[in-house]
Order: sequence, then C-alpha cells, then structure tokens
Amino acid sequence: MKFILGASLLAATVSALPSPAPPAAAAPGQPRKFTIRQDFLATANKIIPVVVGGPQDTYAPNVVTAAVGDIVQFQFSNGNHTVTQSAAEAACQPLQATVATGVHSGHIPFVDGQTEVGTFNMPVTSTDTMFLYCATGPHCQEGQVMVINPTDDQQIVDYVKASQSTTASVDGTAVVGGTVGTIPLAEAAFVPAPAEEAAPPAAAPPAAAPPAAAPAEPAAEPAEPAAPETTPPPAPADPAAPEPPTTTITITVPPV
Ligand SMILES: [Cu+2]
Repeated sequence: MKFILGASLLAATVSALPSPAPPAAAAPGQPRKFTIRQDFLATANKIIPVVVGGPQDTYAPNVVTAAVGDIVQFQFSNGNHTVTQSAAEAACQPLQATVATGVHSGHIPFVDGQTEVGTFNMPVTSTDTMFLYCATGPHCQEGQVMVINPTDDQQIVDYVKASQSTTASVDGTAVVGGTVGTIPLAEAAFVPAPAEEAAPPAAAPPAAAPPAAAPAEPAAEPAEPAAPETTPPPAPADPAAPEPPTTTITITVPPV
C-alpha cells in the first residue's frame, strides 16, 4: 500500500508543474513518444518540385500555389531548358530586360545517362502572380510556360495562348532569383524516359536479308522465259541467210 500511495503523489506533483511537462520519463521498456506541433506544420515552408522538360517541352505542374518562404525547386529533365520570368502581357520576353529582379535560371541541360539532375531553387518572396517561360528555341511558342500563384484558373490558359501567338523568344541573361544546383537522380521527382534505341535501326537493314531471299524465287521463274529466248535467235538467223544469196547473184551477172 505504501508503494501505491507514493506513486500517486508523484504523479500529482508532475501534473502540477507549470512547464509543458514532457511526458514523464518513459518507464523502462515502454515506447518513447514525441509530438509534432500542429501550429508548426501549418506554417512550415515547403519545397515544391516542378519538373522541367522531358520527352515533351513542359513544366509539370504548370500551375503552382506557393507561400512566401516556400522554395519552388525546378528539376530539369531531358533537353535544355530555362525558367525565365516574363510580364503577363509580354509572353516569351524576359522581364529582367526591364526589371532587374526578373527571374532567370540560365540554360540547364539533361541528357540520357545522367545520374545528377540540374536544379534551380527559387525562393518565393511574394505571393504576386509570376509568369514563367522556357527561353530555349521555340519551346515558349510550343506552350512551355507556367504560372505561380494565379488569381484565377483562366490565367494559365490566357498565358499559354499568348505564348503560342508569339513568333520568337528572347533569352534571359544573368541568373537571377534563385540558385543553380544539382540533386541525385534517385531523389528527383521524375524518372527519365527510356533512352532511344539507336541500335535497332542499324539491325533492321540486316533484316532486309529476307527480301534478298524473295528475289531468289522470282529468279527461278525467269528460268522458264529463258526458253522463249531460244526462239528469237532463230528469227535473226533467217534474215541473215537470205541476204548472202542475193549478193552473190548480183556479182555473177557482170562477168557474163
Ligand atoms: Cu524548354
């Protein structure tokens, strides 16, 4: 009885402490628990991956909602692409030409066999809507654009249409608004498309050998027409024979 009473008093003392009172030391053999603060989770910054390029020239996703403090991590897949900011009304044109803070990642390639993935980590410093495009070749005209923090669902649609109506893109210059880096391919948000098989096309020609065998069969058929060929020779032989006789006749006449 004394032991039970003592334990009750200890428990009452602990619960009366003003501090957060972490669960009293776990009894030997009991699991140790910890708690995630829900208020912290609600405000924690996030890393938001966006896959750039691949078999198609795209951003995936092409619409992102991000809070100040989040980091949009662009991960560059197959091809050679950029993340370049434009004004809403100037698709495929670098904002940094007129605003020094206009974002530009520079051109970041990815080829088959790479084990590292190029990244551009862009901290979100404002919830203002951002319009981004790829400045490589005709990618912007092909619709490789995206919007961060759109005010409505129509903005990405209008921005894609605007980009497709342009005739050429203008490249950015300096890397601005983020940090270029790499991550292991195993940690990337994408699995690269299988490499194109260059060998099969080369092997295909050898497969043309069968066609060679096919011609062999037709060759056997011509053997039959060979017989008709023997008949033509006799024909020319006939005309040759009559000619010699006529010449000899004219020669014998003069002497007489
Ligand atoms: Cu591109």
